Amino acid sequence: MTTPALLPLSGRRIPPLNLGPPSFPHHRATLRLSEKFILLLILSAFITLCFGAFFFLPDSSKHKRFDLGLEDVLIPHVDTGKGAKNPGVFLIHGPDEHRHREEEERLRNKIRADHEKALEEAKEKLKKSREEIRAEIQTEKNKVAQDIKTKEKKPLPPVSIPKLIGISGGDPEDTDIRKKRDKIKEMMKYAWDNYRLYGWGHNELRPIAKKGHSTNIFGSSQMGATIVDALDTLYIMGLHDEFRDGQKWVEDNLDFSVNSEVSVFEVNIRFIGGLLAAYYLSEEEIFKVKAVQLAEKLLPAFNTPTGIPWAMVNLKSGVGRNWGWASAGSSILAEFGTLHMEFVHLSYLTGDPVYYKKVMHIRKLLQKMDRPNGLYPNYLNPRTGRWGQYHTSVGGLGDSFYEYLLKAWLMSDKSDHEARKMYDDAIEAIEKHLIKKSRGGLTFIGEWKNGHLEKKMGHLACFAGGMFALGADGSRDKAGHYLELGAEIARTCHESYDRTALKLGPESFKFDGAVEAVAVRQAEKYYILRPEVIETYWYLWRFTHDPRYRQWGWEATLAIEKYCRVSGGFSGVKDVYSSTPAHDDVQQSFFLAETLKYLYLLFSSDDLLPLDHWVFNTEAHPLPVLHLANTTLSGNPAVR
Ligand code: DMJ
Repeated sequence: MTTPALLPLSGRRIPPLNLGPPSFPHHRATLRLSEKFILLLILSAFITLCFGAFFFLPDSSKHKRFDLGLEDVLIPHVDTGKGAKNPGVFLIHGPDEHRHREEEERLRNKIRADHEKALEEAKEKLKKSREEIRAEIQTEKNKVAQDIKTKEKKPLPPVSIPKLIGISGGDPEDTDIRKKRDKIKEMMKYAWDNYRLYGWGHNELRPIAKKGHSTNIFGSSQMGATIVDALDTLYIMGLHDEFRDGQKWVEDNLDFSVNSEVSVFEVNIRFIGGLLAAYYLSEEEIFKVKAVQLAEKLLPAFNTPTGIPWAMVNLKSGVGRNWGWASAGSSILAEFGTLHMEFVHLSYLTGDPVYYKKVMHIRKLLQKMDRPNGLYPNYLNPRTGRWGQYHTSVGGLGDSFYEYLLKAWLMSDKSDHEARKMYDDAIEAIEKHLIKKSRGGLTFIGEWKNGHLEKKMGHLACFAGGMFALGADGSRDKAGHYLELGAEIARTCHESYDRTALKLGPESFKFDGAVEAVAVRQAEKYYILRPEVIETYWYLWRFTHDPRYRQWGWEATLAIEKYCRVSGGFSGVKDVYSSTPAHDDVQQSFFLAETLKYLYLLFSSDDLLPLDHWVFNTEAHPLPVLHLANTTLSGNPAVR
């Protein structure tokens, strides 16, 4: 052992002691003196240490050791007796004391035995060869994998599926309309076949490079986003072979135990929504099972101080985080506010209220918060529960939150009055502060930024025309007004298409002096096969049967066919004002899920997916209305 006195103190070196014959007596005397001093110092330090240890080390008798199998936990004794003067201080006397000693002795012996056993096992292991150990590990791994599979195959509780009305057919009587509908079906087949050929299993397709494509919203693994998103469109179009092909892929390949960070919102609306819709339409159990497996993987995203979920979650580790660009790490209104429909269906189908509770918690939290001018800001910090920047939008970052308030009411068979009230209040504030008329008489929805209205409307906000029309019935005596407002938004969005060279709409457009419904910045001139304008045409068609909506829908179909069809599918374009457009070489999954589905429905009769029986999620996946008044949340008949 090294003597402490020989160790350097504070980095300063102590010269070695000179033990040789004395040459300078005075110097020797000095040395002896410092020697004594150092020894004295060591002694006093040692005494202090012992003294301190005696008084300050925890008294082991005040701790009880609980063997929990995997780990031992130290829990302080607590006197819970009624007469305890000082709760928290442990006092035992008489026969109790004896019983406790015995108990402690028993525990000590058990710990000793456990340790010995572990040591024995370790010794045994060491005797084994590397190969033997490897084989044992493999067996263990297989067992875990088998357990997971068994769990996955475990049937979910039987739940009666609501009566499904209008899941096929919709053949229009008019020959011209039928031809148009057939054309749209052909476009769907072209998009699907090319994806099947060049991008199968990838999330999306590059239709010019003819290979798979993905973005960070889907994480790093191939989750077949296009397949899952397209299933219900294939089904309603009667493309049954293609549907079965997709189903087979889901059965064999769709795996969520991957180390991949995905967007909670996107995965919810495209995958969970897509799987649930495929389940309801086809009644194939596999889709329900996969939807529930995936939902379980999303749940850790809700582990935040407020219960407002993170934007992204790692499917394997459950670690969540937010986008760096979102107002100092905030969660986004349109993301955490667009889970309700799918999560209520998950609780309905599984009988597990966990999903329902998560979304209701979000709602309750939002209800308690102050809203500047009655508007919901787009950003909310999940750590503090406070709003981020005061930006409000009915387009990107806000859009589907409002949509889901209305649809929560619709899918509850109009019994969720709380959701309807939140929707009505929100829409009133939006109309007051965000909706304006341009000089040329076009109604537009601007964006609120820190008390200032930006006169810019995004393509995404064009969905609101359909939302206003859908919410007209049941509004506070203003049904006519909202239907009219929906029609005005549809007209504005049609203008944004009509004022371009390609007759396709830009990503966003301005209302600034002479500029009306036109994109100004180069970065806003692209069209990525988005559905919102066509979605609005379809809702307006269903509610008014005004032929202009079919006419506008057909204009868009022809433009997509002419400018977006390429040799390996359909692609977005970079500039809708250029008559020779460059392609972005991406076939978005929502093109198959939404754009082509809404077009097909626009040219179908109203008995296909009637709106009083079906509610479309924000990715156009139809989910049936739940008549919860007659059933419990788990889908079984209510006991009265
Ligand atoms: C879709 O994924 C959904 O409609 C979503 O709500 C917003 N936008 C895209 C399509 O544009």
